[in-house]
Amino acid sequence: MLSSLDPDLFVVAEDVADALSDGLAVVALESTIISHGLPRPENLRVATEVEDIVRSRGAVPATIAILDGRVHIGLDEAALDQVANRSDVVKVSSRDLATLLSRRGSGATTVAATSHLAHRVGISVFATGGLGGVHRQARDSWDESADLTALSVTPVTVVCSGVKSILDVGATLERLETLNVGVLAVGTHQFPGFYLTDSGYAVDWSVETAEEVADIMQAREALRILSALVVANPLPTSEQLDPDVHDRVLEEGLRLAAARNVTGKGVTPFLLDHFHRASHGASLIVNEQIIVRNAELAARIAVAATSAAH
Ligand code: PSU
Ligand code: MN
Repeated sequence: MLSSLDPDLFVVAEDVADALSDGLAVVALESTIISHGLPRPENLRVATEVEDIVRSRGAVPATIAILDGRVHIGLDEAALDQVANRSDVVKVSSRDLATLLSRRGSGATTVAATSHLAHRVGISVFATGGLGGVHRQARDSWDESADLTALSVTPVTVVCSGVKSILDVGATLERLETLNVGVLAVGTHQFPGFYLTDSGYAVDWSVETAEEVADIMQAREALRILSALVVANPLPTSEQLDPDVHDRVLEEGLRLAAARNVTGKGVTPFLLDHFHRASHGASLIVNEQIIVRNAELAARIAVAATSAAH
């Protein structure tokens, strides 16, 4: 897989390349969360913390981003710093990847773009915070994240805390069903609500352990399932955002986004930023916990999946 990569377009970090060729556990991590999902300077600190937790569980972290016209799979300290702090780093979805590379630009990859690139280099487990999905005004705006359609054609396992609670969760779950994306909830049948432990929606399948997920991954491979598997990992209620604060801040954020005509790929970063400001940093602490916990579980799944394959 790695030998087929054009070195003009791909830079694979040495530890990631070694782990992949030895069949060891690797966890892909997205970078939009760093550049557009979290404020500076916490973004760089969280990105580093997430990589550390993956390593501590025996897997190699591969944060994915585009820097100066090349896809980087695995970022060193200097590269992470660039993603976190350079102002010319754009939010890149799958459809933007090729254009950005040929323009020699720099970008942080969304769930859609990161899953595509992870699969391209042979990484099967990926951790993020919350997936994109169907926006609450989608009936009028048609705003539905490309994360959904990307996951319908990309066989990776994505560990997340459900979809962001700024979205229409019910509609997003319907779309995931239509798009053949598998959904497992961890330790519960309730689909998590990102900042909130429970979105209020139930799902069909629940798992308790990383080994169960690895088993399901193996069966999917045998079946040649081509869509993604979403592993929805809820925060414990003791760590969730206060639901009253959540509902108030969300309502205010949606109103502001409409008043300021925020559209397209600006909507999600705008609402997340509003949350971090209006909750006086409370949502930031929760967001950090979400990402760290998902990375930790993703690492355990990657380790279980590689030992199962041996
Ligand atoms: N999860 C987070 N913070 C984020 C995102 C996810 O905790 O910023 C990003 C992901 O990169 C996801 C993107 O793919 O938000 C969705 O953006 P949109 O709704 O524009 O598709
Ligand atoms: Mn959108």
